[in-house]
Amino acid sequence: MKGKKMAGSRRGFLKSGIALLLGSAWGGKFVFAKKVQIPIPGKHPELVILNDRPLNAETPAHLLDEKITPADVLFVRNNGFPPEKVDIASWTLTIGGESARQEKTYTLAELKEKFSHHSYQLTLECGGNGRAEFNPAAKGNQWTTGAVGAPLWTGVRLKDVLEDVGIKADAVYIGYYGSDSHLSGDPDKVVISRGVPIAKAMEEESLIAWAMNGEALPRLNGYPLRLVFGGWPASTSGKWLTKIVVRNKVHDGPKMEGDAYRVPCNPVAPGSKVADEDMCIIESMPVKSLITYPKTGGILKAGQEVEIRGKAWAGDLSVKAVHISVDFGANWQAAQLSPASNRLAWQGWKSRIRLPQQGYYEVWARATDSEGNMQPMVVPGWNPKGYLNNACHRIALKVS
Ligand SMILES: Nc1nc2c(c(=O)[nH]1)N[C@H]1C(S)=C(S)[C@@H](COP(=O)(O)O)O[C@H]1N2
Ligand SMILES: [Mo]
Repeated sequence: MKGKKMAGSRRGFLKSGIALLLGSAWGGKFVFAKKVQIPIPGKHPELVILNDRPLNAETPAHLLDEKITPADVLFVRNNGFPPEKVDIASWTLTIGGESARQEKTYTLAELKEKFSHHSYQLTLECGGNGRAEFNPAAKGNQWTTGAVGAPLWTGVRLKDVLEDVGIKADAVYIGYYGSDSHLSGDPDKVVISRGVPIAKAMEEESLIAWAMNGEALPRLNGYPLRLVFGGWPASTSGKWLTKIVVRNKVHDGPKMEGDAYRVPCNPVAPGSKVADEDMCIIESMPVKSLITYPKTGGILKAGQEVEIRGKAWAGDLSVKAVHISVDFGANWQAAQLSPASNRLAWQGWKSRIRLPQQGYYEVWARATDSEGNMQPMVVPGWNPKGYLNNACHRIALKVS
């Protein structure tokens, strides 16, 4: 990331981006350079910026320890530039498409007035979370573990709005459009337009949301309106939502086709080239977990008992067990697992460990979904774009 690029940024808020701090100690004898990250407005200063044009930032695991992910902690994944100015008085959402009975436009006020409000805690995870671990490396944001969170979302059911408009019997998919702008600067280019099959769109928890944790959505997370589909790749959860189309075929907007948000329909050897027609759209995300306490790198005393805590989620399914290991998977102990606050919300888990002698340890966590699928301990299923890495999360602890 070069300073020059930054200065020309359209985004005022990240103008200084990542500054290079040059320090000298004791009369200039030692000179060191250190990357200093300028915090993202409205976001926790410990979020790790992976890219600033467009902005992409992930959440360190220890910040996800709370049951409900705070708004300032939720990751940011932008494919383009968020709208500069949002006037909520004039913001509208239009429903149309060849399988809608009519085209209908709602103001924000009308949406809020006309339909009943619902709140759900929904897990949002980028399909590329964990990409950094694939070998050969996959291009794209090198997410480690932090492109996930589970805030409480409030809005109206997508289903209620679609029923108000009326959908034809041949409807198979919905697609979204948002008001962010393309990196090329071309106002006619759509940044991303994805969607979900009608069955997912019609689920009770599928929301058109305006609030996160009881407050307006953060600017970077889709203010003033977005879709939220818990358990599916977060790329389906369109931000800065202005239009939904009801389609009589699989939606074909930008980033629905080719290798975007798709994986080989049949497993392939690492590094393979895969033809477009052999790639399948990612739907429900696989079972996964995080260790959110203690923070990796912690130092304990020999014989000291510590609590280990984390989160686990499983796409459209629920999590039925979490096990932890402190000996590289040789032995596993069951953690205490909490129920989800609602369907499609992650679940908290905790356990206690005592590490007998001094040295280096790793704590591994492994979740099992309601159908018995477990997280693998190594990176699974290489695919060209590095999606769906649900390998076990590991933290390091030292006993002094
Ligand atoms: N309009 C619009 N919606 C979007 C995106 C985008 O770039 N533009 N990115 C998608 C992707 S790839 C992800 S992972 C999620 C990220 O949501 P968040 O930034 O609120 O965490 O938004 C999705 N919705
Ligand atoms: Mo994503």
